[in-house]
Amino acid sequence: MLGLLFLLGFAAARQNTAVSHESFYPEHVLRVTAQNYSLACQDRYSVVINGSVPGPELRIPEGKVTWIRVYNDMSDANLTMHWHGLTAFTAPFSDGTPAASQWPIPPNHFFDYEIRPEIGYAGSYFYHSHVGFQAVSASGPLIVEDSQPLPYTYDEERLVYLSDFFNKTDKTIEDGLVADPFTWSGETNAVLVNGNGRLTTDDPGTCALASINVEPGKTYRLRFIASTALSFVSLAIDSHDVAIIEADGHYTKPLNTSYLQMSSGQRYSVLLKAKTESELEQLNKRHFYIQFSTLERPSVLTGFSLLEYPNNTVDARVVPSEPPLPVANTTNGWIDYQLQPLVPHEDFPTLEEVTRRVTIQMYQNVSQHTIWLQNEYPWTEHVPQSPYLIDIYEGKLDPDTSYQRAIANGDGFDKITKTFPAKIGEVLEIVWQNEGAVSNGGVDTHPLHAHGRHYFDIGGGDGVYNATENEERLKTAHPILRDTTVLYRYREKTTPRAPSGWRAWRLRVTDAGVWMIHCHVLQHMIMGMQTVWTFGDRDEILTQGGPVTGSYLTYGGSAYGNSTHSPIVQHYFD
Ligand SMILES: *[C@@H]1O[C@H](CO)[C@@H](O)[C@H](O)[C@H]1NC(C)=O
Ligand SMILES: *[C@@H]1O[C@H](CO)[C@@H](O)[C@H](O)[C@H]1NC(C)=O
Ligand SMILES: *[C@@H]1O[C@H](CO)[C@@H](O)[C@H](O)[C@H]1NC(C)=O
Ligand SMILES: *[C@@H]1O[C@H](CO)[C@@H](O)[C@H](O)[C@H]1NC(C)=O
Ligand SMILES: *[C@@H]1O[C@H](CO)[C@@H](O)[C@H](O)[C@H]1NC(C)=O
Ligand SMILES: *[C@@H]1O[C@H](CO)[C@@H](O)[C@H](O)[C@H]1NC(C)=O
Ligand SMILES: *[C@@H]1O[C@H](CO)[C@@H](O)[C@H](O)[C@H]1NC(C)=O
Ligand SMILES: *[C@@H]1O[C@H](CO)[C@@H](O)[C@H](O)[C@H]1NC(C)=O
Ligand SMILES: *[C@@H]1O[C@H](CO)[C@@H](O)[C@H](O)[C@H]1NC(C)=O
Ligand SMILES: *[C@@H]1O[C@H](CO)[C@@H](O)[C@H](O)[C@H]1NC(C)=O
Ligand SMILES: [Cu+2]
Repeated sequence: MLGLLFLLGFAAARQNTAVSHESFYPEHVLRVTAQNYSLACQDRYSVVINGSVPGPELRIPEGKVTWIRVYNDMSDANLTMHWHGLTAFTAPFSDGTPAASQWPIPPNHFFDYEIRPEIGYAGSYFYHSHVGFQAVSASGPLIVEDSQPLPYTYDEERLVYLSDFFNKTDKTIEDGLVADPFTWSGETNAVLVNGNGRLTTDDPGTCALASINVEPGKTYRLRFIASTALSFVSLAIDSHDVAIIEADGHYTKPLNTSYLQMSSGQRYSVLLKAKTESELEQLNKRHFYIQFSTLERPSVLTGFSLLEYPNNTVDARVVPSEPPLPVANTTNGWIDYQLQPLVPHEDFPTLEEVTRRVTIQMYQNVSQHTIWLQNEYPWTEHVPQSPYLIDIYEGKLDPDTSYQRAIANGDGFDKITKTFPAKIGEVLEIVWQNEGAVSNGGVDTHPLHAHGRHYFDIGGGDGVYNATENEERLKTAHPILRDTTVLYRYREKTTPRAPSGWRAWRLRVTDAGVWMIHCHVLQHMIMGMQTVWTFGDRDEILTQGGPVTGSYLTYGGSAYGNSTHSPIVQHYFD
């Protein structure tokens, strides 16, 4: 099995021919501007996609190539676009990570991204900028459509897209987070659903809540996408239970639940059976609040949107004076070891197959600057001088030398390149170990998101990871593939460096490339909570990527189009 996957990795190598995009029509076009934009009835200078927050919904086919042209119409800021959850299925420079896999798109330039989601990855995703704090507003839904018959039947689908509103600008927030003294962004001012929401101070309301319209008796697939900057939310729909059928782009066995708990970066599809006309008459209601509360923050923000049936007369500007549902608390380990893949995964790596365990200690370091460390180092997009993938192409970075250093270092981290290198064929167990801050003991909750192929989530717990104990729990579990799972904190404070929760993953190293793994809280990213992994040696990365012309290797090179020049683009998949 290992050998087979190994070969598959190489079978992905492509001709990679250079094409002039002079008369090329990409399937989708996105235009990104920075402008004053009104959210929650507040004007804020924001980076927006096609003039809206969220950006337009993109639907792309599973198993086929899609080209997406992204224009940076800003005059003073770089941009990238990341296809959250689809990394391993993008062409080599198409993952949209500025210091890892590509030079950012300079002001007034555009870039053609090439994506081909593999069969088995149909589901709910989103796209967002990976530069600074831009993704607070520069993001939008990305749906990978099934090429196979749907495993579940439903009448229609609805989107529930969550994002945060902060009244400070991106620049103020970014500057504050790296300043001495450190200045926090402040808490989210509003959690938005499909771009709609309001401040808690907006009462009586001037700003309408989001409305999800349903018809009696029908079955809906609700796609919940958490594109929040910070907020970890608990959500429930008054009088409606749902069944989870998809997590992060993979169908699951149905799991009934009365609430969802979602961190930044996660997606779930659920089936919702709408009330029948007679049930509505019995309940004497034609609208139901969708209630959400933020978790693990110093203050709880509770917000609403509406599930509306035809002929509802309640004004969407009115919020209930008292929350109709109990205000939720965190469920540590929510649905861990419970949610199962719809079709069993034959290739789940057993403990015996694991060739290396990498434990990453994560804690906050409070000194002049407040930063997040992974094995004593922070990483931000400003760490490398040039993107790692470019350096590998140019022969300036040798992943094999980094690998030797990382192994010699004992913890899997190469302090010179600030990367976690791995070899093709390794079976990794990655353990994220939460610890109390230096020097105040504070602990936080982190949604950990991996680029690259989705990993098997093998659970989480309090204290320190114990493989023997977890193996017992896995005996009755059926681990699922995910790209974002939560490292819980279990408590607000402990002693500095004391373990306070872990999350563990298993993955086979098959796809050569440069992949990021990071906390998806945008503030934490800016404070250093990111890691970069190189998979494979230089030959393997170049073989998988194919021959590349110089067009990608310089900032603003000819792979980047502008008003006078069409880009020269490598066609990787076709
Ligand atoms: C975004 O806007 C551009 C130009 O305004 C338009 O051509 C394109 O179709 C829009 N994209 C989507 C996905 O709606
Ligand atoms: C945005 O609004 C602010 C405050 O109202 C104003 O000072 C600024 O000029 C506006 N910027 C743009 C680009 O319209
Ligand atoms: C854009 O990225 C380039 C290359 O990393 C960098 O030199 C430049 O300072 C960036 N520009 C801005 C406005 O951040
Ligand atoms: C931003 O929100 C904070 C509450 O988080 C409030 O104190 C402040 O006045 C707001 N600022 C503006 C300009 O609205
Ligand atoms: C899930 O909910 C559905 C609809 O209410 C019900 O028919 C089914 O029995 C439930 N499944 C489980 C395992 O509880
Ligand atoms: C909604 O109201 C319209 C007009 O009053 C009426 O014709 C229709 O039957 C109502 N629909 C339902 C589902 O009650
Ligand atoms: C959440 O915790 C608080 C404080 O412990 C408690 O009062 C409240 O009832 C809890 N809420 C729920 C829904 O369990
Ligand atoms: C962590 O904080 C301590 C002081 O609390 C400081 O001496 C040390 O340099 C900091 N470490 C890093 C990597 O910033
Ligand atoms: C791990 O758990 C097993 C079984 O409970 C126990 O025997 C062992 O001592 C634990 N290992 C560590 C390092 O705590
Ligand atoms: C447009 O792109 C071409 C080719 O990469 C480059 O020579 C030219 O300087 C660019 N123009 C601007 C205004 O950046
Ligand atoms: Cu975090």
